[in-house]
Amino acid sequence: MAVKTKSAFVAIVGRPSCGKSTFLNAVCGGKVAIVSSVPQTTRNAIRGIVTRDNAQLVFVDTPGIHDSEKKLNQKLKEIALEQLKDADFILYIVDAAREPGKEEAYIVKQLVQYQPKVIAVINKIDHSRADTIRTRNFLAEYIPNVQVYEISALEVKGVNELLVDIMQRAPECPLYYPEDVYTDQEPVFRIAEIIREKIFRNLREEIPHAVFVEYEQHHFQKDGTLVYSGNIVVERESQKGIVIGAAGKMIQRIREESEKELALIFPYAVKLSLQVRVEPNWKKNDKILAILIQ
Ligand SMILES: Nc1nc2c(ncn2[C@@H]2O[C@H](COP(=O)(O)OP(=O)(O)OP(=O)(O)O)[C@@H](O)[C@H]2O)c(=O)[nH]1
Ligand SMILES: [Mg+2]
Repeated sequence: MAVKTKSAFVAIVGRPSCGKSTFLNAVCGGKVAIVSSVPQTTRNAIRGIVTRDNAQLVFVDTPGIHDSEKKLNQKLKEIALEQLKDADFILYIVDAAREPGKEEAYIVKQLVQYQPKVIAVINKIDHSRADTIRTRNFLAEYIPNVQVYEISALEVKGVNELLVDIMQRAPECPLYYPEDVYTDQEPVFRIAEIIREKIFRNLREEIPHAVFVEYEQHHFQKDGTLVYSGNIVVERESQKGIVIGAAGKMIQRIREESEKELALIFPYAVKLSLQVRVEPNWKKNDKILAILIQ
């Protein structure tokens, strides 16, 4: 007799920097999505897959929802909201360390229509400024009767209970992915993301959102090393100098930190060849945004 399996799609949504990607990495037990303290780090719907005991959850991390007229923000918001309709569950992550305010109210209003499948997850309960009562009061006012969990994605506390609970509630259905797959991201996408994370982390003040990583080509050397060539694209000439740094030190650091982390992710070494290119106003360029944000 065929084994009965359960599977579900779980969208992870919330305001920028509430900890969605940290949560995804915590449930997957490894790095699937990049993380930084800069809001709107995530620019794509990123899948992380957890399979155990004949149950599979396909988590979909999304860009933080920020209501703004800017083209880039609009695109990011679209990507996030698109995931809601088809998801079996929606994990609405709320940052306990921040006053909910208008931005949070805007997001929760998008979710009310999906209420039966929304689960509220209060994150950052480890934070010195966490105020879970304030967050619970906010939820009670805007989305009454929603089920609420409290977790620390950073310290991986409360995460397993939530995972087990969703798995139990998942509908009976075949597995979407083979059991050993934990993400569906292409290697060249993951490489570009890791490079972008290192840029965000090293230059969080100087290059806020002006950067993307453009894939050029890759090949495998005889010894199995993957050689990746790409461009770090910025908006202005002055930013190019910042990314390169004095005597090329900054771009060298970005490359070395990325290569070190990529060595942990892939079963082969990755060598990066990075150039910096200026593309004025790329954030308003529909063609570039269409390639970048999907
Ligand atoms: N103290 C604490 N910090 C956390 C926790 N979860 C995430 N963070 C921090 O919050 C910041 C943002 O985390 P991300 O996981 O990138 O947040 P995100 O919601 O994916 O952000 P965007 O992709 O920009 O929307 C990082 O500095 C994380 O280390 C937590 O449980 N506790
Ligand atoms: Mg993120």
